[in-house]
Amino acid sequence: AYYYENASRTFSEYLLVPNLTRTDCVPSNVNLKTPLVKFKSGEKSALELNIPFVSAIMQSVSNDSLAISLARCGGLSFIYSSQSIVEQVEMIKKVKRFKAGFVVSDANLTPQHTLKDVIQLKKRTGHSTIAITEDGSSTTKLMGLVTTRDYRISRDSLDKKVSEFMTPISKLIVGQEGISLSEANDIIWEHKLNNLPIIDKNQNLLYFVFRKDYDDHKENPSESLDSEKRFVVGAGINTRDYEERVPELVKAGADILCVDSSDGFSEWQGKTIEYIKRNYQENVKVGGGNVVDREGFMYLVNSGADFVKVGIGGGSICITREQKGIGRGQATAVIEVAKARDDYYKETGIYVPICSDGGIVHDYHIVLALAMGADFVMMGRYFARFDESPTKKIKLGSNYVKEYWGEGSNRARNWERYDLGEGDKLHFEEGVDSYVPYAGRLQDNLEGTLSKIKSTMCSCGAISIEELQRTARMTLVSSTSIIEGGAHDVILKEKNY
Ligand code: MZP
Repeated sequence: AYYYENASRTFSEYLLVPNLTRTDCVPSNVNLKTPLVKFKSGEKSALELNIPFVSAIMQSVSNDSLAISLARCGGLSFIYSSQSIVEQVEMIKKVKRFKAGFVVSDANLTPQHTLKDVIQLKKRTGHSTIAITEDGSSTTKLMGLVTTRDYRISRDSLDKKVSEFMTPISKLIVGQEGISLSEANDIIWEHKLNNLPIIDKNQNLLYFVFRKDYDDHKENPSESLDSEKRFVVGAGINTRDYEERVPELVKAGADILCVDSSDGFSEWQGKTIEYIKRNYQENVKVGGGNVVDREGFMYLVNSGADFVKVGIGGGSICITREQKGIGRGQATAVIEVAKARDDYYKETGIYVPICSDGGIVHDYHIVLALAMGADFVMMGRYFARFDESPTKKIKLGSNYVKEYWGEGSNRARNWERYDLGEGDKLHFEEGVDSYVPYAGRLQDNLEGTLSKIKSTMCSCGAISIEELQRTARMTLVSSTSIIEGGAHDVILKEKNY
């Protein structure tokens, strides 16, 4: 057997050592744009993310509602593949129906809120009309209108500019207060009914959606948009039914695919990626993984992968290391694969982005992963905590939690992810079924995380991911200094002051 000389390490064993913070190193100058797919030296990646976040290919994480919210914030979701092709295609189509600024959230409304929430908000604020604008401010263009009983009164009170957006009325009776705003928009889109009001059983006008032509739309630089200014979305695939699944996903408009496997260093995965490149060349982008070393990275790159995902056994719900004794500390895996990626770039002039997948526990772990060479991170637990994830919110004791289960758990039964060519069922579990603390809206949480990332980068004297990768300095920490890193030797006061 071959023995690695050093122990493999994980994120919590490292700290960043500050570099000189220049006067231009201020959070508003930090640019988190990052490449998603391979590109040649001197060229630009055909797909880029505005923030280096993608959501995990998991039933309990990446459905259409999470994908819409994350794309709106500049990231990307990979819709999970452990569902039928028809169901997955439907989710992709739902995301692709959204054009930039189509459903907009203001006045604390998100696409997940229901018409009932709208009515309550109106009651609470006392406003008869709630305008929904592109970015939540009152100065940008009006995108939608939530109004009360009488359309004419509301209309009369609108200024001239706003009234230009309004077109003659016809009625769409929804009749259900429980319908969410995004579902309401779906219905409107489905029926090709633009600029129509939604009216309840009692003929009260509840919600009015405006869909502007995208040509008229002033681009919001933080949104993840591809062609036609629609939101970008990815899709997971497996190494079994790719000949049937891939064409349907491509037809539905998926912008990028990713082979979802717990162990990507396999000929099954090589064949899957080669099939896609043979049939679609550069028209379809596909990532591969997961790998944890140079050999695995090179195998997938030589098969044609557009990006490579790194990580085995570090996921919060993962018990692969306990069940199979397979894996590698996430930090060491990222560092080695990043080195292989840089060497490959020097030799060929082709840059293949890498994604650190799993094991992000603290926000600063994201900066560590980027500094170690990851171009973006994939997270499951992080996103599962939010309103937009597909799982139930439950009260456990005095706290709210959300359900979060692994793809290798009996609940998900995603045997294709663990398939070694002979199975058609999950023989043993590699994941658990769990709860995560409920954390509220994705956008609010993301803003907090991003401000921490930007602040850390400024301390490291870096205002871009590329600069961070080039200049970051890191140190291993002893277990005693890890204890020193938290509050210690003090009696903590209750936090509710
Ligand atoms: P985390 O963000 O929750 O720590 O990890 C999410 C990652 O764990 C996923 O992107 C995937 O690579 C991995 N995963 C998903 N299901 C399992 C499992 O059941 C798993 N073992 O390891």
